[in-house]
Amino acid sequence: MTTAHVTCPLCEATCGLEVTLDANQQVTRVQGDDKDVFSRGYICPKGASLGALHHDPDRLTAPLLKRDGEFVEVSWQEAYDEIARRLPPILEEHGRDAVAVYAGNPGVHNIALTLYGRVLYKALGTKNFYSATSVDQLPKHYSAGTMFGDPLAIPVPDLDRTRHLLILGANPLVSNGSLMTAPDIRGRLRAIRERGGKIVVVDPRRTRTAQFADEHHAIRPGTDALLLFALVNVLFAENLVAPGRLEGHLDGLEDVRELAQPFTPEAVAPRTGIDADAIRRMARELTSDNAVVYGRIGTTTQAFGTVASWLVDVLNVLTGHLDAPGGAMFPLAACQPTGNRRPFAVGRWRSRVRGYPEVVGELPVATLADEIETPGEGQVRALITVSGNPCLSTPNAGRLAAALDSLDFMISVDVYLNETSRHADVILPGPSPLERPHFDLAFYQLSIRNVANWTPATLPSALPQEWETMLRLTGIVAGQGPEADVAALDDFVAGETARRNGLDVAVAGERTGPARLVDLLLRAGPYNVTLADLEAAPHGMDFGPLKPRIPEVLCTASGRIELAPEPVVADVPRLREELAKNAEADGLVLIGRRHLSSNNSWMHNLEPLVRGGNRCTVQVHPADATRLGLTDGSLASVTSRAGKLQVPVEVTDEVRPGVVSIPHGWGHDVDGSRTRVARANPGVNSNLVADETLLDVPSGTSVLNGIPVEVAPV
Ligand SMILES: Nc1nc2c(c(=O)[nH]1)N[C@H]1C(S)=C(S)[C@@H](COP(=O)(O)OP(=O)(O)OC[C@H]3O[C@@H](n4cnc5c(=O)[nH]c(N)nc54)[C@H](O)[C@@H]3O)O[C@H]1N2
Ligand SMILES: Nc1nc2c(c(=O)[nH]1)N[C@H]1C(S)=C(S)[C@@H](COP(=O)(O)OP(=O)(O)OC[C@H]3O[C@@H](n4cnc5c(=O)[nH]c(N)nc54)[C@H](O)[C@@H]3O)O[C@H]1N2
Ligand code: SF4
Ligand SMILES: [Mo]
Repeated sequence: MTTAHVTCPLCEATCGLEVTLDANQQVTRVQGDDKDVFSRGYICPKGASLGALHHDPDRLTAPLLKRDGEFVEVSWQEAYDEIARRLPPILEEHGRDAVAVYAGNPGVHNIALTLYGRVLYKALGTKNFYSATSVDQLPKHYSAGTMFGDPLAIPVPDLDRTRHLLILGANPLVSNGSLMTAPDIRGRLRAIRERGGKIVVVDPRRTRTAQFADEHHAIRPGTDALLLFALVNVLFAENLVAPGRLEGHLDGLEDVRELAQPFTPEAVAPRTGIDADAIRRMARELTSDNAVVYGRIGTTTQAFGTVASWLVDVLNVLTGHLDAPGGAMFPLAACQPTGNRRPFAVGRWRSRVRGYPEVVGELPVATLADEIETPGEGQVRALITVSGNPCLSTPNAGRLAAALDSLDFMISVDVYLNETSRHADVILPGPSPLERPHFDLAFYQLSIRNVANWTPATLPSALPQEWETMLRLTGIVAGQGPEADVAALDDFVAGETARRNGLDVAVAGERTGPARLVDLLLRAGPYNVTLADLEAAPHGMDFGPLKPRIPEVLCTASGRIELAPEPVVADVPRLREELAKNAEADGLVLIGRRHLSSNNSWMHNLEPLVRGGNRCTVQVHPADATRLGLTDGSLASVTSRAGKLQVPVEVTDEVRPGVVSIPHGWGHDVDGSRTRVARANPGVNSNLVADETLLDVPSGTSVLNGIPVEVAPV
């Protein structure tokens, strides 16, 4: 029997887990690591299923190649020979943009894919780069980029010191927190209450977090920007604006005052469904000590995602709570990129068919199908998906799935043969989380305490590490063929990393791969630690609570906080049009939801996570159910401009009237996938009805909450 201490790579909470293995290297137990400096023993059902994931017989153990429509297991040599035969001619004949990339969410939880994926994408040199970010948090990068000059400078609630927390569009008791790395959210929220503080939730659904909170406002989907503007309006009207020490670091305060004028509490009340007195009270409460506003998915994947994301931080500035203990603070990670940050840019190129601007190097995944289907120069003819399942996770998924079959060539770097990878010609699998080292490069930059924890691989892997796979593909797209010297490429990457950080690569000694890069980044980072230090601390290192970082964190041209950045302000007229609309004319809209035992689309193949019956229902308020003739347990059809689906009805007053909710990530009953448990509990794919033409305009992020639908009995 052995035990290993690992950081869970399954969500943003970065919990420390203790994994027990028997003599046959079978995982016999997974529990929270009580000694972890950050999570202190916390674990959720997903973390507990790490063993089930590791032992899942459906997880791929060899590359798959499609021959005459059927996948066969092949050697890595055969897989790369096929890629080298088919991919370079497409690049040569049709140019770099003919090959698109879609990078999915687990890649951000995987240092091999984070650090070496970017090497591949750079070598590929395509403008057609897509990722899960444009169905997720892109508006937050946009607002941070324009306000603070750095799209990665995202302030997070200083949860352990806050006394008043206003949450919009997040359900952290279920999601375990996002753009806010904080293991054991329930414990930390409870502590706010124990300090005499208050939690207010704005959400169209009475979620677990809303039930836990002191106050819940069931907002009409897509109207958060109106509510937030009204809060700003009240702060100015009642002379409550007090940015404190930020005063000397601000531009645009008067512009914000002016912009907020039309958005009085009375004006927004009918659209938001929240009455004017409640809005005034919410605004006044934000002026209390250690108050903070936090918005997540419900405020980003909606029609006014960028304006809402911006206003969240505007409120934190106006109340003096940005960059202050207990407010919204900028983490300083051990691997924080220092110096040489490039100023934020958007629109350096546009998507070919619909002309959407690039944002932080990517185009909206909502337009990927357009780019594949539309003939002409620059048409996408090949696709590489890297840890992504866009056939379940992106809007008008039915259209995208059909488009994938028209590609000349497709590669999926994925651990399952699933709804997306079944369209590929070659699937390249990677090791399980227990067979690779782990370090939360991305999430320590969003952490409510400055911590770091390195996890060595618990078990050896029979499969190549994914950084080697990324470099093999890099060799092929760079014209070096399938035999490229991976070690030499890795040396080059490490050399560049060292050079950019003013280091000699030799300091990292004999290390290779991600370990070497992390060692270099740690040495260049703010805490003067090395990977060896982290290796000697299996329960993590704690660098303390967040500290104020303004002005050092700012990277705007002015060196100040841009409170009214022009590209965001340009979208305010669209919001004024929204304000002018008649609330009475609004029809039913669809929103999503998450469950504790799901992880987007890909963990439904683990039996412990799908026990307990079908969770994939459409929730309908009793008043709407009566009006529409729907009964609990019956089947309903849900129709939008994009598509149609059938789903069991759950009548519940958890959702507000006028709103229906279906979780995403289901719909596993497709031909040709190899996920036996998921196929037996398939659910429906809610993204069949998500409309790919509805976007948050500045960022190009999909509207996944607030989709107009019709619901009828079947
Ligand atoms: N309607 C609606 N749609 C949504 C959302 C919503 O709220 N509503 N949420 C959106 C959000 S926030 C996100 S992040 C996206 C997620 O969208 P995606 O990233 O496209 O989807 P995932 O479900 O995370 O699937 C990840 C894929 O990675 C594979 N995978 C898992 N581990 C590994 C690994 O270690 N290596 C490799 N190579 N592959 C691996 C899985 O098998 C799966 O195929 O979905 C978005 N879609
Ligand atoms: N168990 C579990 N955990 C997860 C995931 C998972 O699939 N399962 N996915 C992970 C990922 S990739 C992400 S990005 C995070 C997301 O983390 P969260 O944002 O906390 O996730 P959600 O539970 O989707 O919460 C979004 C909330 O917004 C509400 N909402 C919908 N529309 C609106 C609106 O217009 N306005 C407002 N104010 N609210 C609205 C929804 O009802 C929902 O409660 O979770 C991560 N953690
Ligand atoms: S909360 Fe997230 S990090 Fe913690 S055990 Fe669950 S899935 Fe893993
Ligand atoms: Mo996400």
